[in-house]
Amino acid sequence: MRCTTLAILTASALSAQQSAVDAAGSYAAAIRSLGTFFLILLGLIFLIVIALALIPLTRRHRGIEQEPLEQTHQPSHGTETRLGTMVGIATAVTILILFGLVVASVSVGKSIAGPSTHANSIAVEITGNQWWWYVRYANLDPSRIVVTANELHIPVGRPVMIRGSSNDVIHSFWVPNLQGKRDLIPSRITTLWLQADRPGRYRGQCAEFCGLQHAHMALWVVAEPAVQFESWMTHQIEPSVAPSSPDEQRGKEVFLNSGCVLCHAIQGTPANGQVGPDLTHFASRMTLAAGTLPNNKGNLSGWIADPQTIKPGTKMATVPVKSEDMQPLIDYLESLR
Ligand code: HEC
Ligand SMILES: [Cu+2]
Repeated sequence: MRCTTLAILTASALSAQQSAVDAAGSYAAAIRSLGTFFLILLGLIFLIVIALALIPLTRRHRGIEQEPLEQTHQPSHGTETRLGTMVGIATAVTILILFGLVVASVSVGKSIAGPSTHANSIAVEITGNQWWWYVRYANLDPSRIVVTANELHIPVGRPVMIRGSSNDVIHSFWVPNLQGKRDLIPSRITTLWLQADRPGRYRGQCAEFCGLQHAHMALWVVAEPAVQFESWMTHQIEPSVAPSSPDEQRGKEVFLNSGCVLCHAIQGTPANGQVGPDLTHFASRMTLAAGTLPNNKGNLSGWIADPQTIKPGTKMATVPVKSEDMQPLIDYLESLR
């Protein structure tokens, strides 16, 4: 019975999309091994200490009445030295174990600090915002820079350097399947290496309380084989697609003639706002508002009509859109593959 429960728990942990136990790369695997080592060793010590503490309970009770207090509280000289030696040994063992744990921890810390060579690696800038993630793929060639949000695509088997910062308060970038946490601090750059060794979708989450919508500040990491990654990249470099129907054309005009352009950019159009997520390839993303909702037409119209109800406190303002303009606007945004 216990075995089945354990098996079920293990299986669900192993198939999880946001789980430090389900390591999808060597960095996360190293952290998991360290955690397992700590858990087993400290668990054993806990059991030993509890067992030792229980031993006196098994001793036969001698009865206080028969023995004067002075006598019970004055152990003989022999017992005292024996106790002293035992405490000494226990202290030495404790120090040795602590030292061993420090060594294990530091060596894992070193092994997850990054690859020995930066060849073959890619660099991505991630900037925390209340409450979404700005993502920018650096490139020496400015025409190959990609800007997106809340979704990070990485090639399987290649090290990825994350250069993190923040626009407002301290956030923490954490994708448990791939690596430990790293704080994103305003006006500072912190680095972190990710590597996925198998394709998959891994959920990340802000891990430092950053205000009202901290819990709705998620991001997805999509690890894909080289060919797929390259074609994603090639597509993201492109400007937005042109409207393919009169309806979408109308939606584009609605967007460009409303307050949306103050905060959002769509490459290939005059919209160049920098306050909110870049929408150039918005429809290619899985989620809306940093993992808050699946990205589809229904959720999108709800979001535009009333962002403050879906994500109270969000920095997106409610921009009045005429009811007859809503459908074209949604159609246009959902055409931005
Ligand atoms: C005051 C600035 C501001 C205005 C004006 C604004 N937005 Fe936003 N928008 C944001 C911010 C900030 C976010 C990120 C919100 C979050 O996830 O907490 C956002 C998120 C979005 C998203 C989700 C993007 C994603 O990838 O998750 C869409 C779509 C969007 N806005 C469309 C619009 C449209 C359409 C308009 C005009 C009707 C508009 N926005 C007006 C600031 C603004
Ligand atoms: Cu946060």
